[in-house]
This record gives sequence, C-alpha cells and structure tokens, in this order.
Amino acid sequence: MLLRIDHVGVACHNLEEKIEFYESVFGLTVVSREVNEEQGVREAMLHVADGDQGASYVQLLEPLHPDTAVGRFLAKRGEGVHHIGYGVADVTRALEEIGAKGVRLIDERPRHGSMGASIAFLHPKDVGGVLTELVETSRR
Ligand code: CMX
Ligand code: CO
Repeated sequence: MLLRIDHVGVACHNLEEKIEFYESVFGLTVVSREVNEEQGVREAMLHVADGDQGASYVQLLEPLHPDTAVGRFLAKRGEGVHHIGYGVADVTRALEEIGAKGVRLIDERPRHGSMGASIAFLHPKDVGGVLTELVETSRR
C-alpha cells in the first residue's frame, strides 16, 4: 500500500533560516513554497531524490500561529521531526483500508497538501507515536 517515503516533515520556528541550513549543509533545493491556511503552516518542499515511484522531499514547516498543530508541537517538544509522509496510489482507498483495521483517522477525507497533492493524516497514538501522512501526488 505504501509506495515510498514522500517526505519527512520537520517543524521549525524560522522557515527561512532552516531553508538556508538545508541548502548550505546538504545542498538541497527548494522546489515549492506555500502557505496552507487549513493546515496552519508556512512550508517549503526541498527535493532529495527521484525514485521509480516518484520523488522524495524534506518538508520544512513553520506554524502560522501558536494555536496550530505545528505550533502546539513546537511549544511541547521543540524543533524536530514532526511527521512522515508516505506515497500511496489512492489516498481515499488507503484511508478506507487503514480505517477498517481500527487505526484512528485524523482526516476522514483527503485534504489539500503541497504541490497539489491529496493528503490525509493518521493519529500518532495509533501508529506507535508517529504522526503519519498519506500522500497521493497530483497527476499533472
Ligand atoms: N507526532 C507524535 N505525537 C504527536 C504529534 C506528532 N507530530 N503531535 C502531537 N502528538 C501527541 C502529543 O504529544 C499528545 O500526546 P500526549 O497526550 O501523550 O502528550 C497527543 O498527540 C495530543 O497532542 P496535542 O498536544 O493535544 O496536539 P494537537 O491538538 O495538535 O493534536 C494531532 C495532535 C496529531 C491530532 C494534530 O497535530 C493533527 O491533527 N495533525 C495533523 C495535521 C498536521 O499536522 N498539519 C501540519 C502539517 C501539514 C502538512 O504536512 O502538509
Ligand atoms: Co507533510
């Protein structure tokens, strides 16, 4: 069901500073910058590699407000890995299959994610403490 690791989501206080760090230390390139009001983030996708099943990225996340998912995470745990995003062929179908196995779905239906993707989150409490995102890449 999981095709690849699409991205690792990293929570940070200052997006521009963290972009500079990933560019200068790892030589990564920003391929997209977006504000996603629904998710409460300002974010950037940095390309890591291309594989048979698609590309993989680091997603840097800065909260738009303290009272958001990433804002609360930063206050509680500080900067660090926030979630893992796995590529799937069909996010609606994956949600049905995973929900049927008793895993709590944060999103019953897909939402809008980076670069036109359809995304949905699974509750970290049912995935061994790992906030898990399913990503269906847009077919552009
Ligand atoms: N990873 C692992 N555990 C996490 C977590 C994370 N990223 N965020 C919160 N938790 C844990 C907390 O530690 C807490 O556990 P304890 O009760 O044992 O302390 C529990 O989950 C509830 O956390 P909370 O502080 O009450 O936080 P929220 O109200 O924000 O709820 C969650 C948590 C996962 C439901 C919420 O963050 C959410 O809906 N996330 C999905 C959306 C999202 O993260 N969007 C930003 C990224 C967008 C993108 O990738 O495009
Ligand atoms: Co993500």
